[in-house]
Amino acid sequence: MGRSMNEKSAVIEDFYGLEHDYSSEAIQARDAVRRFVDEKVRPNAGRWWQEGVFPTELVGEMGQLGLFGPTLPEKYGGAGASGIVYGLMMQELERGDSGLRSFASVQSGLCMYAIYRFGTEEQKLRYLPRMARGEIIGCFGLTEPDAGSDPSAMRTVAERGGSGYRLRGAKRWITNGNLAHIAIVWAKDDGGVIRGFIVPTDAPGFSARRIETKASMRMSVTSELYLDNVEVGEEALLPHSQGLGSPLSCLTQARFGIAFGAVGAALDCLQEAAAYTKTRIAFGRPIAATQLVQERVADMVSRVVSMQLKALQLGRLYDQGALRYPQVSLAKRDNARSALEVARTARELLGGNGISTDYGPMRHLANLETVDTYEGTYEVHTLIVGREILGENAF
Ligand code: TGC
Ligand code: FAD
Repeated sequence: MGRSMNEKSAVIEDFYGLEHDYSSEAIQARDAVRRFVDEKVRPNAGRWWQEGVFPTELVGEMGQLGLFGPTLPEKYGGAGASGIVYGLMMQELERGDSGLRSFASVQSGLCMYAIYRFGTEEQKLRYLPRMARGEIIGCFGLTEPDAGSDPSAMRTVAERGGSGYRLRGAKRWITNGNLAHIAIVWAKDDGGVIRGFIVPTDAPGFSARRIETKASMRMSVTSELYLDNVEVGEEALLPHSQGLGSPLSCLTQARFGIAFGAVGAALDCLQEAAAYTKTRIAFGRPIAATQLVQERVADMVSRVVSMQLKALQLGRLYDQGALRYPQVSLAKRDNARSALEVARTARELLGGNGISTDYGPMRHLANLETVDTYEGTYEVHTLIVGREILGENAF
């Protein structure tokens, strides 16, 4: 039986017919972000990436689309959306570029969630609605030059002094660092307990230096932060934050979004490669008509379906309130790595054109090297899952 082009594209996109498992609200939100990405991002993505430009002019529209804090209650600027809605929005953003999804992950999953979960009512009302609209941009400073996988080794301190705290230390690899109005800074108090602080980036002693040498995630702004005796009042402390578990619970939110986002990057690569093989002629026929190409396309589809199923089940667990962080670790680990494999195969299928940013796969491939590393490396998530199954801490 013949199929229209649209139906064929739907088969690539959704080989296992998962569309029926999403609510109409989820499909609407997904399609709105998809249109935004198609119209505003896709035509410029290669150039922005090459030039190292983050499109700040799109932040307001991203806010209007509900991309910042979608799961938070309406009184804080959110939409009370489900985890699956949030996930599919991240999927569509990352279809455009991982750097764009990173911006949203940091704003929502890391910064807004930190204030929502560990802040006072006054802090929530002061910051969250404006962050949801994209008027206040946040960054999240956990990693340090000498403490990445093991954030408990951080050296940044928050000493009690005067009517508040004095913060001293450095953070490295901080997404949005040079764009942010506020930084959520994690530091050890006088008792050595990790606490979170909302630090205005114009506070005396605070500075950010953009890292210019990235060969990955080039559309995203990544910075080093310096805290040179930055004085903040008591109102900067997130009073309910207490210990390493606090920043780690924010990471769970963002890692959840990454598990979906990676599906988007992989889908973009798969679709572009599949279309290319049908028009690229070698040895007198489209390369799509060769067995070795079909094998590689089937492998890509297989990976994408596994990623989609993992993400969907993660979303269901989130919505049932039953999600445990090792489950998020497994999905972040596997989906980031699988997306890398799909992007690499797509790159190969495009031949020489595959290395150009006129096409998506090389840009996605380079970005996904970061996605595989940040928010916990592949190895860190392997060890989280190992510990969960075997009951032994092997870090
Ligand atoms: P451990 O003993 O395992 O944990 C300490 C306490 O925290 C709890 N916990 C979590 N809670 C919620 N979510 C999680 N994911 C959690 N992981 C642990 C845990 O239950 C415990 O609670 P309690 O009550 O018993 O005290 O601590 P550990 O020192 O052994 O460390 C564990 C380890 C290695 C897994 C953790 O340090 C880790 O996840 N390391 C990776 C660090 C990381 O992912 N950094 C990311 C920085 S942010 C970033 O990359 C942003 S990129 C954003 C973008 O651009 O998209
Ligand atoms: P390391 O911890 O030094 O790890 C080096 C290698 O050793 C890795 O392969 C790791 O898996 C391996 N390793 C470490 N310990 C073990 C072990 N016990 N067993 C086996 N292998 C091990 N951080 C933030 O706080 N906020 C941000 O916004 C942010 N954005 C980022 C954006 C970008 C573009 C990048 C690249 C990073 C960002 N990060 C951010 C930091 C990121 O989370 C860290 O890079 C990551 O957690 C790894 O830490 P590390 O780079 O110090 O590597």
